[in-house]
Amino acid sequence: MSDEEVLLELTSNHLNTGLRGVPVGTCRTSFVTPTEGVHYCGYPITELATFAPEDIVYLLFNKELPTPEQSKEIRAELTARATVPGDLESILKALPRDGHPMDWLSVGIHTLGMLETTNDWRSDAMNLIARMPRLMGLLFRIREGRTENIPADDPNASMVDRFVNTLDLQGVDKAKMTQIISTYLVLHMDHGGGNLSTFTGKAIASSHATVYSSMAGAMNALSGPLHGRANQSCLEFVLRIGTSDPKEVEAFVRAELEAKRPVFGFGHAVLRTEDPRATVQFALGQQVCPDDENFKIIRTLREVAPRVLGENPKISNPNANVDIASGALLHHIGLTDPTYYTTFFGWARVAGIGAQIVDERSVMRNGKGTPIYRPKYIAEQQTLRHIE
Ligand code: HAX
Repeated sequence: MSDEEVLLELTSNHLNTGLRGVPVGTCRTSFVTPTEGVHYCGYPITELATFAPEDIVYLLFNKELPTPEQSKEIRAELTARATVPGDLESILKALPRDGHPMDWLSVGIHTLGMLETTNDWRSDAMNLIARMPRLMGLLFRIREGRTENIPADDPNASMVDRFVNTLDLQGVDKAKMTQIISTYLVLHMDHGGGNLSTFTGKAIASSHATVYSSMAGAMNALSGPLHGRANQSCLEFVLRIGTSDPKEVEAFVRAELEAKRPVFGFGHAVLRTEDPRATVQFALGQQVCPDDENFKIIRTLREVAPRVLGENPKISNPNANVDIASGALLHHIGLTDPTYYTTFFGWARVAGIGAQIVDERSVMRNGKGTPIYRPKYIAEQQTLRHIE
């Protein structure tokens, strides 16, 4: 191996650190830089934020933006795959209502797999993407007990409109809901290869488990409070603040730090500026709901928190992250229960994780695919003594 090929000298300091920073593979769909955040197939996310989710699905699977013709083709493909081939509703109706929505999402994905699996990586990934809007709509309705008069799915509608139509919330601005959820999906579809849910999904798929089993496992990883569930915690945090007065917000932030609690929505493991996905959502909020109470709170937080966090030199990035604004926007359009928010993250990620699974299973190593994951664990000294 040449010097250039040595990516990292492994030492015992790398052990028991959750593979932090250890290179394990290459990613064809996205990468994250400290200043511009996530890029999908080379495009910085800010250039993609206004695209339709269907076009970004095309990008992640084909590594190029679609032409107008290809854009029509991906929509037609998703339409053709949209219909759920069996009785998903009965399964969801049997689930405990007080189970977490992420557990419902995982069971829902498993159920879709039991209703139909083709065992072709791409077909299964695309079928799942096409069926997610209906699953998401049913998940909300059935948990809320709104099981009567569920509108029929319209496979010709856009992915987001299919969710909005199935959900069929009364007294909400459906056009605004579509706009906010579309942007949310595009911003959350992918985030490099090593985040826990993506890594988990690819690891499970490396055993040749199905796309559905792999994705259900990925969703279980995403459900943790240190990963996707941070967006739920973020809005809960904003609701606790309850005021947009800068002085009171600053006092609240300082009290949280004093109590050794995180200031949610700020900080990042990789980024060293405000996450561009947060910047996009702030601009969207300014356009669609500048006077919303929660939006006003996060606008004040954005001014106050980086200054206060910046006083601690240990904090590498005191700026806003992606989770600061998404909850306030979802709340504004009538999705007021934060326990559901990670399901939107999961819905979006099905596209990126699906594309990465297809790449690892059918493209890497000249089409042979990545072998089954098998990192090495070293026996602890104590265990060795016992064997002796
Ligand atoms: N509030 C309080 N303390 C913070 C902080 C914040 N917003 N950001 C960093 N810190 C602390 C860390 O806990 C760490 O403390 P210790 O040395 O005592 O462990 C120290 O500052 C240095 O941290 P860091 O190197 O700057 O950042 P990390 O990579 O360790 O952590 C986190 C990144 C996102 C986990 C962190 O910034 C945090 O807890 N933020 C608040 C929670 C949050 O918003 N999570 C969503 C993240 C967005 C995301 O990636 N979603 O998927």
